[in-house]
Amino acid sequence: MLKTDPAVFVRSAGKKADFLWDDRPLVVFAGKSNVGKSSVINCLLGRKNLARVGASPGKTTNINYFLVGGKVWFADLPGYGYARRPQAEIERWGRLMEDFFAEGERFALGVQILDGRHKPTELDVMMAGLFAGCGCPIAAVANKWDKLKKSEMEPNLALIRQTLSLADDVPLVPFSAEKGTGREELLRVISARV
Ligand SMILES: Nc1nc2c(ncn2[C@@H]2O[C@H](COP(=O)(O)OP(=O)(O)O)[C@@H](O)[C@H]2O)c(=O)[nH]1
Ligand SMILES: [Mg+2]
Repeated sequence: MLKTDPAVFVRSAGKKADFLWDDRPLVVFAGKSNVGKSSVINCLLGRKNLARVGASPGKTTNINYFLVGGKVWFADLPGYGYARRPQAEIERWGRLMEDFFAEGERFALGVQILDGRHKPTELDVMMAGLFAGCGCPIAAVANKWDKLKKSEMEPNLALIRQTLSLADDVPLVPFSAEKGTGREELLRVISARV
């Protein structure tokens, strides 16, 4: 199982020249603004606020790199889909993602974080397509699972799998960053790929 200690923030990359590539595997986390991406990363790493929770959306169009256990990189991609983001910022996001996913064959795993309560958005579908297009293994996370009624759980998992066209062998992990639900399962999925 992946050793999550120590976990350190190393770099915030706003352009291609700042990307970090070395021999260590890179796990890439994507998701819309406010889906709980930073919270999921903190939960996995057993840290309160290493990846900053609630950092104002629109001000963080950077890729944040964390070195985990000295052995694995986690990259926290800038969120998308925030309604009041200026056009220039959206364009910057697009260019950054284009440069980053051009290197997608180097990703050890893409982790697509979804809001477990809702049907994935068009941008979620686009993002999952970017991962699929670079041929890297993918895992999906249905976060905020603590907010679902029991009767919603199975149908929502099916809807997420169907909307994102996830193959049967792509793990879809119900997760609550708040309660720690799914932490072990997601760590196992990551550990199998790094
Ligand atoms: N109830 C609940 N709230 C969550 C969960 N994950 C994140 N949140 C909340 O959602 C908000 C956005 O979280 P953040 O990690 O900053 O999202 P990011 O923009 O995707 O990085 C914060 O108020 C979190 O406390 C979860 O699993 N359950
Ligand atoms: Mg965040």
